[in-house]
Amino acid sequence: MAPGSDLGIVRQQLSAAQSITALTGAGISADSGVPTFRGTDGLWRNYRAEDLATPQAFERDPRLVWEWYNWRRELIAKKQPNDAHKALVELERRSSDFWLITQNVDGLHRDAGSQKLSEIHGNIWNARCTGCGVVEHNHDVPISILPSCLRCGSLLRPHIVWFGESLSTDDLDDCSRALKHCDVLLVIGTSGVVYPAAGFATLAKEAGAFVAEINLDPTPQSAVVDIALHGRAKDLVPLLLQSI
Ligand code: BV8
Ligand code: ZN
Repeated sequence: MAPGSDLGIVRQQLSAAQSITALTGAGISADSGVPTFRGTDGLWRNYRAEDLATPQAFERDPRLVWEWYNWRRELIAKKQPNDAHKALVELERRSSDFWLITQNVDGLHRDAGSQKLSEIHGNIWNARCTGCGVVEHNHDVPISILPSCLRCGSLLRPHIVWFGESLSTDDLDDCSRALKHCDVLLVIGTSGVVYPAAGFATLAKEAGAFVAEINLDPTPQSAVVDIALHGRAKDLVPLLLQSI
């Protein structure tokens, strides 16, 4: 790719960077066959994520919410990380200072080998007790509908950040640090509509980072980024590695 091309410019920025941060959304897992939230494949029984991923929905009908998560667990259990997930593992290995922030709860970054990461919306393979708060890793597929805590018998819920719930302060601190001191931020496969993640590109930009977006389409954050590369993450992210 010619150095003056957009891809060439992003590569140059990455090769000169001391510190690199990546922010990913459902689009990076789309190439593994995991449905995105707001794409045409984003519905389940005509419910939207915003209808089901809330404490109110769980309060009202925990069975329905667990059926939705069961459906996603069964689907995700059959999926593998793709070349974009693997390229970010390689980027972590080659960079002296790398951090990955993912909005995805599918666990595919961990499966690929990413270690320096914040799963800011949680992980679909963890469940939290609504009684004693203990968090357990649960890979049962399917999980028993209305699972109960091994310790106190109360109802378990997915250990996931729902709409209207705060992200953990630890994750927010890790993200703030990674966004404020990175030289390059890669924003990969996110529609940029869910906060606080939707504000992360602006945060990094205001702190002086070079921000590149990788997405099939323009998004609300495209106005903020320095360069927008349009294409599939599984094709574009590995191409960026050739500079490091
Ligand atoms: C918070 C877990 C504050 C669930 C998720 C009114 C009421 C209540 C809250 C709000 C409100 N208005 C605003 C808010 C805040 C709210 C919010 O932002 N709402 C939006 C909808 C307006 N945010 C929150 O509630 C957050 N918490 O603000 O707390 C607070 C403070 C004090 C006290 C109380 C509260 C919590 C947000 C977390 C919600 N949980 N997930 C689950 O997954 O089961 S969010 C959900 O959306 C997923 O995590 C997902 O990752 C995330 C973002 O979606 P994307 O990842 O971007 O996916 P999407 O499908 O949208 O886009 C895919 C993109 O990929 C597209 O651009 C597409 O073009 C691209 N793509 C597709 N294929 C490819 C590709 N790109 C490259 N290659 C490809 N092959
Ligand atoms: Zn318990």
